Amino acid sequence: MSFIGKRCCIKLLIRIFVRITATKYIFANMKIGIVCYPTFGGSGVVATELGLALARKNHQVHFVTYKRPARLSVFHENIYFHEVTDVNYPLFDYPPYDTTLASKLVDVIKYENLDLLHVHYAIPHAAVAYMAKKILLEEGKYIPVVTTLHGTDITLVGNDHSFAPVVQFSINKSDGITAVSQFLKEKTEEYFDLNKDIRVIYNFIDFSRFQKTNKDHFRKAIAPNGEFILSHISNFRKVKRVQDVIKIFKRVSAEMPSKLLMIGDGPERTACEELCRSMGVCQNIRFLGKQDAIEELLAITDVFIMPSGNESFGLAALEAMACEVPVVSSNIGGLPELNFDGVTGYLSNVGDVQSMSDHVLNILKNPELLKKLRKGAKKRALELDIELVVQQYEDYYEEVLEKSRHLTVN
Ligand code: GMT
Repeated sequence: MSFIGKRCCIKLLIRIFVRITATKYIFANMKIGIVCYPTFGGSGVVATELGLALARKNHQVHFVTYKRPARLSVFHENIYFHEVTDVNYPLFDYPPYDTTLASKLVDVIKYENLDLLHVHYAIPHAAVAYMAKKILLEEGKYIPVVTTLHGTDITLVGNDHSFAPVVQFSINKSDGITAVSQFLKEKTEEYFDLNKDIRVIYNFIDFSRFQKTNKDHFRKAIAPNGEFILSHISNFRKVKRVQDVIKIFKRVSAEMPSKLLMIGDGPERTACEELCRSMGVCQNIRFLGKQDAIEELLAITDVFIMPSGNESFGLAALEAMACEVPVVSSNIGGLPELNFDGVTGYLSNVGDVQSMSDHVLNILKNPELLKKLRKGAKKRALELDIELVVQQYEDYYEEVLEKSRHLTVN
């Protein structure tokens, strides 16, 4: 080969090397373990959607839970699911889930060679993660742990100190801590003596699923005479104050022809149905139970009602807003960080059924206002687009990995 030929060959090899290195850097993917409650609850939804989004971005994601997460219904080449199986032994009145989860985590982290573990909901996941981390350290592997606080894992502890020492210890031992609102960050700092900063990363929304679509045939089926449609979605726990929704609806429907969709199920549903019967408004209310395609129900909704007694963020309200539905909510917790008064909906004090009814009526009576709030709701939701927020998690993982490169557990 001539001298010029050799030089060209070397140049080409250098170019290929640079390209490969750059590609590796740009697509540097992580192997991430995710622990969550696999139910329909907000924390499980956030964890699952985050895992799916990370997998789409070429990271390898390993879910470790006692059941396949509700929203993990599709196959993806980068998603793995490791089930923590139940141990039934007559001695155990309470199955030792913490121990089986920790053992499973050690196994998965070691054999899949994970880079980072992200646990959602502090109780018991942050403590279990710490135990797994200590076991692995004995074997020479350091696994950084990120704990995301979702709400009741902290606010519950504020009321019930039986969890406090373990929660405080295990959050402090996490390599990174995130909270789903500024409110939750401040509450956590108020309740606990923390030695680390908490990063606020809001809940997010996937616009490929949640957006306003034309579902006129649904609307006609639910509201055949052109009535307005109000909706509420929750797990019908006490904290959601579902009876307030019925009380609000009674006032609203007395003035404006309307229908109410009660979506979800939980401990307060029976009491709620009894209230609707005793108030004589059942003929205009549909209790739909748990639903998968909630975006289709939100597509025909005019106003979403969330009167919660506590809400660290309010993911269901964000889902409504993405579908251009204004939200009338309480002003508790992180809700004012999501729902802007007079812009995306309205805020009232917890339990102020009169004020919430007035807000709904005001919206229904003013088509221009409804239009303006619909736009405002969508605009706010766009700020929490999954693409933007998942990037915040990725950046945070990078920071945590970078910092923990030189750390050991003490
Ligand atoms: O709202 C629930 O009852 C479910 C709960 C959960 O932990 O699964 O949701 C919490 O986490 C969501 C996701 O971060 C938040 O959007 C909810 O506001 C929060 N719920 C409460 O704070 C009551």
